[in-house]
Amino acid sequence: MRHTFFCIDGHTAGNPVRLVAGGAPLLKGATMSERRQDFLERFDWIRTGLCFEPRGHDMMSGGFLYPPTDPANDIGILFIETSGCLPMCGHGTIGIITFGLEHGLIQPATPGSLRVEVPAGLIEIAYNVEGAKVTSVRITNVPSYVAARGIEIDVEGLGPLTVDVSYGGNYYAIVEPQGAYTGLEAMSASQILTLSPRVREAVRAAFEPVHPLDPTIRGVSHVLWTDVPRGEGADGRNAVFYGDKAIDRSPCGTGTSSRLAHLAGQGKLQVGDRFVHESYIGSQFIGRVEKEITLGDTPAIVPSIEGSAIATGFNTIWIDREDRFWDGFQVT
Ligand code: PYC
Repeated sequence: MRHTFFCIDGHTAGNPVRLVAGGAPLLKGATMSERRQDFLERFDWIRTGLCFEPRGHDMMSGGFLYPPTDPANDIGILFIETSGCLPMCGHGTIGIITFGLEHGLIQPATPGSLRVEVPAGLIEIAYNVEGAKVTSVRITNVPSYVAARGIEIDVEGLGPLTVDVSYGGNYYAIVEPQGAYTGLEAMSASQILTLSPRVREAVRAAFEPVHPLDPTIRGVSHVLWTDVPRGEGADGRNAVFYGDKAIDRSPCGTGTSSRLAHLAGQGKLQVGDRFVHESYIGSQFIGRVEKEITLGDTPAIVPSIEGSAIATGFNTIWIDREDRFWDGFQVT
């Protein structure tokens, strides 16, 4: 039996985005968070088939558009990625909104802005258009906050580290330069890929964050190595590790949000401050602390992230049950 998925492929600041424009399964659920659980229970083979080899690769990520669960909103997004269905994905949102608008899949009630439901909550979008192209997308993201400070771990091959955990739509272990980690210049991509799973495992063993309003969002999924910038106009550089073997090629939207919350928590950013974040390959997002709020009882910020995406082509993908590798594979 052959399943067909019509995709628009592209990238946001270098990281892949696969917008699955045709072939989305019907999902149960009164919110995008509930729809995410339903997808994971019944349709995860679509994610692995489209993201894993041979149809995808270690960095592959993307998503589906759904009608909103609340008619006051414009659209819903369900994210797919090699590591699962993320509650929120910043580079994915920038790509999905760009490709969706450019190809008439999203019809905004108010041109220039959108209210978008994602599993992590409601995000607001402001975008610019020139001719047929969407030139920039700014996401006002979900509330972001520091979940834990000063977790001490010992990383085989590196040494002792003290890390914090911060949330920006996913939970990040934030590793700042310190004794055993002198900065990204001293680490090759293959060292980041070797050491990050060890950091993640050690942090997971020490602490499990749970979202104050949605207990289905829990656990550290990503590792964010911070550093000073290399490029002109940037305020900071980072390398985000996700899945089993991926370094984000974009500055990472939820990673940037978590870093903004972390810097605000250290008193280094105030409401209204901009923070230009540089990715491992030198691409940039503009971050901003929009406001301070509380999430449950926890002090939090609302961050925004701005960037742009480029569609690279249409891709009609078959998942054929007669293919031995119909639901994909990973080489670990
Ligand atoms: O941009 O939020 C993001 C993201 C998460 C994983 C890869 N990119």
